[in-house]
Amino acid sequence: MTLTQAQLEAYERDGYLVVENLVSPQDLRTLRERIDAIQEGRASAQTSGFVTNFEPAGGTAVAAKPVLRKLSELAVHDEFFRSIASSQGILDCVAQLTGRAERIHLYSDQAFLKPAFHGTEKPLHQDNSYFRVEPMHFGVTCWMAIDDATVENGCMNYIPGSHKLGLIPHRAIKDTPHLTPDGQFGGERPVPIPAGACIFHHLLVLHSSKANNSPNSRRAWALHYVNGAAQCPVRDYAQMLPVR
Ligand SMILES: O=C(O)CCC(=O)C(=O)O
Repeated sequence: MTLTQAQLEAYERDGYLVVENLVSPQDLRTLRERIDAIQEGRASAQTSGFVTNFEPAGGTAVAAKPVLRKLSELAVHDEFFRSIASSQGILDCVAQLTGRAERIHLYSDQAFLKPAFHGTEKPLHQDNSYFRVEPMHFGVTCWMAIDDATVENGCMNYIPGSHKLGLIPHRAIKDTPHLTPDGQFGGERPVPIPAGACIFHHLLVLHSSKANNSPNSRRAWALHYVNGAAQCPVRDYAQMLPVR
């Protein structure tokens, strides 16, 4: 697929771009079934090789047992997830947004599950405070909505144009795995999207998501890509999945 000039300009201006219908209804059904099976205990994340993270105890509601927050490394370990991460529509967007069509690698991937009543916030950050990709526009995140992402269930929020601020120093938030910049940054805008749509975002755009206190789950799969000309000092290319 080819992004229009207007879409490329919107990404350049805002640091993010919504592209709808990038996942087929059948693939969306399978994505949900596969993740449902893990969340409901009918399949084992560990046996599949996926990495798990749990919501902190005493989150937004009291849970009877640990609540899964995140699953990572889905595409490395599973052919179905790999086929979605390598799908032509997504890679065409990645190629156009990072400026190179060949040697695209999946840097890492993580499904943020934000469960109904239990999903906690993801504080404001720039992805490159974790990834350290250089030059920074040689990487892009594709944030794929598996459920409808709404203001109520914790959709993504972006500060349009904040990718032009450069890399802002981040500090670790005590007792959490999160990094966030000091200071006040106004202008955060919620970006609700339907299931099957993706938001492509620049590794420097400031973004966050709020807690999910609603009865609806908000699952999304974040796919972080780099083109093969990027320097990646904190992750070796051998650890990444070549996808094109
Ligand atoms: O899905 C979320 O709530 C946060 C995702 C995120 O921060 C990212 O994909 O970079």
